[in-house]
Amino acid sequence: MKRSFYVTTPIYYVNDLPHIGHAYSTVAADAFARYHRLSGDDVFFLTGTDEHGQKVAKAAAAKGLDPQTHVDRMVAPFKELWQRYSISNDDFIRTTEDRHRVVVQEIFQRLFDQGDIYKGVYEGWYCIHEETFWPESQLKDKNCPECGRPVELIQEESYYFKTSKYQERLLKYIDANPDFVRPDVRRNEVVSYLKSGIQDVAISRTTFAWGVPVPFAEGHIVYVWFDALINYLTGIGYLQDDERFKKFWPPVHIIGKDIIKFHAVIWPSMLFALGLALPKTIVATGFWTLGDQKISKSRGKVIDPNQLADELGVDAVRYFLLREVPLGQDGEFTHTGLVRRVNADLANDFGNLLHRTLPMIGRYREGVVPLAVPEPRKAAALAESAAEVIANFKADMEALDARGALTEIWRLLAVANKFIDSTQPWNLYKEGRNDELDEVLWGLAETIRLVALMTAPFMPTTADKIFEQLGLDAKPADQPYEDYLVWGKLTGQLKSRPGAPLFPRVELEPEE
Ligand code: ME8
Repeated sequence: MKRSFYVTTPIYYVNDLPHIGHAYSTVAADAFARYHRLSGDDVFFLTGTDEHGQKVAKAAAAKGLDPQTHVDRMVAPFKELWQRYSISNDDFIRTTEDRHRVVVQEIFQRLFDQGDIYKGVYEGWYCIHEETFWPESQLKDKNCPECGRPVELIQEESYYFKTSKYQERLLKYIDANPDFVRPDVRRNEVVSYLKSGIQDVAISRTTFAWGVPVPFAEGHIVYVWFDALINYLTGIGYLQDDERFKKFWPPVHIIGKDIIKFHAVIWPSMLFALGLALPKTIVATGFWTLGDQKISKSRGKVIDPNQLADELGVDAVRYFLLREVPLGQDGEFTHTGLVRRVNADLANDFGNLLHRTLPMIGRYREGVVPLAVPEPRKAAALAESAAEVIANFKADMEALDARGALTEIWRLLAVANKFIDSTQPWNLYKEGRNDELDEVLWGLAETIRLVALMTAPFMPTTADKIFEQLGLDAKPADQPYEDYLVWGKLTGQLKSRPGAPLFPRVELEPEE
């Protein structure tokens, strides 16, 4: 039976342009989506934009635009960036779309009808930047405890969702499903938050109008987070396409650690109330920081993913983001760190294997990759390493450990580069040891093919180019792992087509 894999990114606020932090969660989700497609699974990959709320309304007002015009303009740079970054999302959801509004309203009505939503008055603090209500006791130096910005005092009639009703059930669920929230540090944070006793959350606003109207209460709009979380349901056809919904629910959520409570406390409570299965897992990534500060446009510290792609190429940036730090940890983003890693891993390790092997096939075999060797002797150790790496690579990707998977691939690259040094194909050629030379060259080409297949989820364009250079006419994306990620499949006599270096070395600026 085919497995289903439904993966999501956060939907990003369109108050400003996308930055490298947004690219990070999107590239991570893309790599997992691509891996699962290659594994033969049915995949649905959703991303999109979060377009309501006070923060977006404020950004529109600052430009003198009505909110709808603003969001219609701001969605373009996100879509363009994802296209440029080879993001293979199956759908793109905008919370201002009709298909979403009707689902939000129906859910609001249903939870009200069944007694999970009730009317009250909210008196307390609100951080517009985080779009979060804060009780006075949680403020830090009278500011938002999350971002440190000033908060505003609000008092307004509000509908509440009975999050507290689901507290015990959620604690039990997390206890029974240790992988529900990853990594451990985030699960512990959620558990202690739940144990401290959670309050019901206000889920409607009356003091501004940019949101989904509450269906039965004039003047109320749905709180932006209640609205936004529902995108994960709308995007997969909830209440609109039963077949698709049944096939793909529940999802795997990739989010940043900043929004863990919304995803691991409020969202599961909403799903309990709706009688739906909870997400398979919620992976909270760490932050990229610049001089210890979170990268974010509103702090004036930004890294433009388009500029990085201009300089280094999309695949190099994708690789760096997923290789540099384990998914749950923070990482300091430096240009030097990025360039060093690209030079060491891509130009040296990866580039060397490719740009030593193909010219040797050119020189010694007129560019024709030798035929497969039925029982490799010289390449036996290489075959063994490859089999081991393939198994570990798959296990890591199944566990959503992108860095682990990449580290495995690089282990194989190291073995293959050493194999060239130890077998010295140039001497085999000189001494006329043709069978051995064929075996060595074939073994190297086979390793390159396997590496291309395994790197395809991370560096799709590069993987295509490697197949092209090896003389393979197929695309890696069309070669399912079950049939092709196996040592010995490179059988035909291929005419290789060496091309330009895939990863030119990047010079560091003198002051770096
Ligand atoms: O929170 N490092 O949207 P948002 C790593 N609309 N990742 C980062 C990052 C950084 N410095 N900065 C941002 C929202 N991110 C809501 C989400 S979901 C139903 C609604 C990534 O535009 C990270 O994944 O503020 C974070 O969770 C997300 O962008 C927040 O994007």
